[in-house]
Amino acid sequence: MERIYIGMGSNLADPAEQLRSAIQALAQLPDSRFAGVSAFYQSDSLLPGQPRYTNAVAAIDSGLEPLELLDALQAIEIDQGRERHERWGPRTLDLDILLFGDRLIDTPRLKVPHYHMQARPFVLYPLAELAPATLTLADGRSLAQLLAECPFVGLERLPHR
Ligand code: A4P
Ligand code: MG
Repeated sequence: MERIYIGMGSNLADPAEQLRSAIQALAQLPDSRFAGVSAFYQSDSLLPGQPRYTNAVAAIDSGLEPLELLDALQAIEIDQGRERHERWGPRTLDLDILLFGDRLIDTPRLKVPHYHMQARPFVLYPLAELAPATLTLADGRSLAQLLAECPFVGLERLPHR
């Protein structure tokens, strides 16, 4: 079993509901144990002209191989995206593999650690609720260092999940 952190994001009209469904689905992954979820955080989209995002990070312990997990996460995205597609338009659930044990993966389909996670407050602050501050990324920087370089700006921690 390896500890895996998954970044979740949605900017549907009811993104919190979308994240709750994703959590239910993650809890049912084969050969895996759900290990926790952060609070939900809201922030403006990085892309202009889009609704605000709700983001969170979940932790699982899993015996799945990285591409097996990616397949499963994409199936969850498609499930929820299709369900919502008729009502809200384009797919708006993002499930990103942030960290997979201490593996460094660089293939066309999968890059871990997830690109840009080092500088995104809506990834780092929820991750810090679940992971130890001493957690070190492949480039040698600790989560504590990354947080120190990434101000808590534009991020709203919601009181309820
Ligand atoms: N892929 C490669 N590495 C990974 C990985 N570690 N985890 C590949 C998951 N997938 C990975 O992803 C495209 C392809 O990336 C996948 O087919 C997979 O093989 P996608 O989810 O279909 O596309 P995407 O999410 O639109 O692209 P991307 O690059 O993940 O988008 P971003 O950079 O995450 O931007 N603002 C706020 N506040 N919060 C957000 O969450 N998200 C975005 C999306 C923009 N602005 C945002 C947020
Ligand atoms: Mg993505």
